[in-house]
Amino acid sequence: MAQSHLSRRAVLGRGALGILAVACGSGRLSRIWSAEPENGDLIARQATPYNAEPPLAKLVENWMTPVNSFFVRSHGTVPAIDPKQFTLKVEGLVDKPLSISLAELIERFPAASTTATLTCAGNRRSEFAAIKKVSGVQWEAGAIGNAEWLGVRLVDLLKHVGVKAGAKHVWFDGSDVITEKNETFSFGGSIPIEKSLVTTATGATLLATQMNGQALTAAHGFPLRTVVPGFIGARSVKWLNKITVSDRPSPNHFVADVYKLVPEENAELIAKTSPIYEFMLNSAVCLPASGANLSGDRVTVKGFALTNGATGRSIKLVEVSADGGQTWVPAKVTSPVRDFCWVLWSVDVPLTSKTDSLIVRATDSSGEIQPQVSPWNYKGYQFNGWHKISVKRA
Ligand SMILES: Nc1nc2c(c(=O)[nH]1)N[C@H]1C(S)=C(S)[C@@H](COP(=O)(O)O)O[C@H]1N2
Ligand SMILES: [Mo]
Repeated sequence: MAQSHLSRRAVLGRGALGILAVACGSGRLSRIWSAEPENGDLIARQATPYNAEPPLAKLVENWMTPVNSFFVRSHGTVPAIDPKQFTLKVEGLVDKPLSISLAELIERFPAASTTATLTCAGNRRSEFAAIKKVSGVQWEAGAIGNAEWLGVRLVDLLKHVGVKAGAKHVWFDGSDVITEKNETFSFGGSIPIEKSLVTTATGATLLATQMNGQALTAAHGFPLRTVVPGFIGARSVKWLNKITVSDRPSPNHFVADVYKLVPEENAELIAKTSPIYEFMLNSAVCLPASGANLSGDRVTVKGFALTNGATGRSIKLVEVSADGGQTWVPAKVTSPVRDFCWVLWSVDVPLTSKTDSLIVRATDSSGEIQPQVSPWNYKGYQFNGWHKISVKRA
């Protein structure tokens, strides 16, 4: 079993616990990595499966988030895939179904890159506790990152296989094994077919092999994943092994049941609610850190903001308040501005003797402004109320 994609340090660092013997759905025993990235930058929110986010200060160091500081969100095992044995299948409403090796995929289709922000629909979930706590990984605001992805465009592959009339959705299946309530299944996602056909100057839905100039790490989906710019992270399926073109959304649990905005666990309601695709307008303060002791009469505040991911939307205004929301100071965008990408911002804010919090809110080019209080949903997705951190006056 090839594990050349894992560095020696990652292998040795995990010791004997690094490799878990797990019975796969097929009954075969395979070696599965409970992959921790090769760095100490992330804060684990769950050990198994491994889910982790960076301290927020890391996010504002670079517009492009280094792999070391990039959150990891996995629902199950991290499969160890031999890239030489790997094949991607393309099936469903296509003229020529295909099974293609990684090498052929890379050779046959032009290389394309896309800079896109990935964010988990559960980012900021822990903040729902102020309204009513929800279960799930208790993310702070770090389940987000921006990267340059390299691979081939999904649209090029679909053109090659020929899409039949009636095709409306594209399904993605991953190779990971997820066990919940004694049931074993794999992770899948799907997107409306128009999304796979959109190619703007700066973004297209990709089948990515690289992230920030290096092969995907095991934790981020080696050897192949989808990257769907502007859509919640769950649609960017890691360890991709099959694409199915269909007239309907994928029946996979993570499309049909999970990632929907519903007020309660009600099967009928869930069945009729459409899956979440796009992000939500959002922003967060990343510096200073929550609880910081601030001296002097001004502080530099930094953070990120992102639109709902629709093509052509941009962030028009980011404002910070040091007096509980009575007055707001506009921030300056300090990063490039591109479709499907966050912006980083910075602002020097005057403090009062009573300042005990810093609050941020963003407005987009359509005039939409972040709500003061995020709408509640029982799965805890898309928290996007004004981000508020507590600070102390030194
Ligand atoms: N196969 C597979 N793909 C997956 C997931 C998963 O658990 N399995 N998690 C999804 C979710 S919910 C998110 S937010 C992103 C996270 O990508 P990252 O771990 O590279 O940051 O991957 C998505 N793709
Ligand atoms: Mo996610």
